[in-house]
Amino acid sequence: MSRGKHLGRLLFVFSMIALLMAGCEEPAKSVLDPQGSTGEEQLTLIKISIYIMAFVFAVVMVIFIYVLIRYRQKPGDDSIPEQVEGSTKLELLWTVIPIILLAILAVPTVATTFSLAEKPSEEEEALTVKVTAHQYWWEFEYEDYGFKTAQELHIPKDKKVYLKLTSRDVIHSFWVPALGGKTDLNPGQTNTMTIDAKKVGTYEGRCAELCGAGHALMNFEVVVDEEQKFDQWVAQRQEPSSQPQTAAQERGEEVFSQNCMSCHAIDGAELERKGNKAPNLTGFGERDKIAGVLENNDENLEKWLKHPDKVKPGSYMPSFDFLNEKDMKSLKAYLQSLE
Ligand code: HEC
Ligand SMILES: [Cu+2]
Repeated sequence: MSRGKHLGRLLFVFSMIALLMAGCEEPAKSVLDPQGSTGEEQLTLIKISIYIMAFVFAVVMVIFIYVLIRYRQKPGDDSIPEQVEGSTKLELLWTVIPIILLAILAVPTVATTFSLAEKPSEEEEALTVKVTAHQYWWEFEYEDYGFKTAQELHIPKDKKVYLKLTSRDVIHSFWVPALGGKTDLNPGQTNTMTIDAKKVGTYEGRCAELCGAGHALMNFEVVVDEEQKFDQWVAQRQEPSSQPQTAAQERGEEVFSQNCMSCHAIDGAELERKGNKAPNLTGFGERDKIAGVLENNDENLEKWLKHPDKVKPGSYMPSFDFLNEKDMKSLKAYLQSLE
């Protein structure tokens, strides 16, 4: 094959790699722009490994190109170069260098991994949240305050949040690109991780472990508020209002208790009895999203209730396409009135 063809192929491979890397831009953007100290520490680790890899790549490329040019076949020269085999010096060199590089990588990685899993000290007054992953939704239990919620993790700004991560079914993985991750949630086991956020805002979270058909849509939000606003949210969650105000909402409550109560709880007292089969719907009217993926509005709510599996493949919520128009309307009015 001619040298031109080789070069063409090489260029093709490089452009494909560039293309692939460009495709990673979306999630990478926020990993590379961390909004909390956990994210920052993890970015430092990413940088260490990128620098080491870049260094290795550069050294290998220089040697590679040097050898290509220096030992290429010259016109009219059919001789075979001297064949070398088993150079102790070289063998040692390319065994020891990677060991050193791996050690440089391993020490901070292991140290950071363990320190991020540690429980914050008493003085830091961390907020503890138990996170339980389910196919395909997230449950957040505020142990200090005695309530549970789903799909939205609310945390105060500048405060350590100690997460106790577990799963009800299969292995999931907790990942909020801007704040930190990825930590596995394993059934029958609790992993821990501490995160914090330095800026008010809403950050997207994902499940980062293929857990079934709905995996790609197992999204959640981390809502970071000023401490005072967070406290208000906590007070509202502790004293939720679920009393129907209108006739439609009243009918909606009836429809709900006939069709939905076997899985969903609406206020604290019923929680444990339900065995957490489905998201707690207390304060549902205030959520940004339905099931973590749809904008929370009337139209989408109906779409979800009629065919959850069309929104999220494999969802364990049954279809309620058999409710008549009036009941559906009342049910929506009731759900949206929950604060
Ligand atoms: C067999 C149990 C079951 C029944 C019955 C059930 N659901 Fe669900 N529901 C679920 C599960 C499981 C999810 C989580 C689905 C997911 O995100 O994968 C869910 C999710 C939801 C959500 C989205 C929750 C969120 O946090 O965004 C709403 C709203 C909802 N259900 C309303 C209802 C209503 C209203 C009824 C009655 C008409 C009902 N469900 C009946 C199991 C059930
Ligand atoms: Cu998952």
